[in-house]
Amino acid sequence: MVKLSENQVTPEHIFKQRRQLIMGLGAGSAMAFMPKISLAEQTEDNRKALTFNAQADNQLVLTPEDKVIGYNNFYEFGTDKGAPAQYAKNFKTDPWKLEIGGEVENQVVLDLDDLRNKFPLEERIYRFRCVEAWSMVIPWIGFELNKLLALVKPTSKGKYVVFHTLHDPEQMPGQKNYFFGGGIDYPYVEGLTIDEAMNSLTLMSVGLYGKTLAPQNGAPIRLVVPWKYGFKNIKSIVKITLQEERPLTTWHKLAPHEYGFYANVNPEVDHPRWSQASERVIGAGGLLSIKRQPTLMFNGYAEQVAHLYANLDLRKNY
Ligand SMILES: Nc1nc2c(c(=O)[nH]1)N[C@H]1C(S)=C(S)[C@@H](COP(=O)(O)O)O[C@H]1N2
Ligand SMILES: [Mo]
Repeated sequence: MVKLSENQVTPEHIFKQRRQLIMGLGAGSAMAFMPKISLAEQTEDNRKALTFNAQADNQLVLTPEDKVIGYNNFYEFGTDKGAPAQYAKNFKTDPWKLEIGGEVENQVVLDLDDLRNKFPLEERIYRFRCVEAWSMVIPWIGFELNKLLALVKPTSKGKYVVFHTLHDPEQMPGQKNYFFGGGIDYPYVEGLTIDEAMNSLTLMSVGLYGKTLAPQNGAPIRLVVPWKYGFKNIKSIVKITLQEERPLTTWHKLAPHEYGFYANVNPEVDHPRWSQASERVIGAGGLLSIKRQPTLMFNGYAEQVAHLYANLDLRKNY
């Protein structure tokens, strides 16, 4: 095994070594079988170890965990990138209820145990691209949204899937103070077409880096749609509604000419105030290195999702 000096032993190194170890054990056995891994320790930040099916290594370089949990957008806890980690520290995420209703055959209310029991967890290493032109690579843990939809059975009128974040001004200072919360009309709402929601890339995430989500990342459950800009990835979800009409989503409502409903990552369609052709890679290199890379069409997931937009003018439907 490669020896690391003490100052090189970051959580990333440990995570990657463990991954390699586990993958190594799996070699020779059927590759279709992904080993279950369970990380025993519990960290001081109260994130709990999860049991999940690990994704085989891919070519993406993971963003350091401290950046993923320390550089956040979660306006309910302030608009600075460091504010959510600070102000969401004591955010209460257990007990939690997730309600799914509207145009479905089986309306359900699930708590965290129900979610754990019904949906086996898997790891997905995805590129993540914010509309503000920065990016990360994050090892999410969760389950496909289509599994949840299979449980509730959308009716033929269930054409859009709408997500709502918790509304709790006592816990969320950004919901109490208009300026602290960036002028958003809470609760935060996002939406997908039913076809986008059914796509196998679309994830309900409950963890990252082997552990439950930190509050600042949207604990206990949030959406991950890797081919769309970050703001579609709504956090701390309490309600999902299926409906016939397209919803008025938070950022689109705030500034419709800047943020569309689709918000697909597209290097050819600029934001009115900046280019979307490239992105700043968060956490890569040392303090002084600012690495940029070209942005990929649909954030690199065109093969899996371009067909969803075959009949749309992507300049108009941004
Ligand atoms: N409820 C809620 N969800 C949200 C946001 C928010 O302010 N409130 N910010 C969005 C934006 S703009 C981004 S880039 C991602 C950031 O996710 P991360 O902090 O886990 O990287 O969350 C999205 N989900
Ligand atoms: Mo974002």
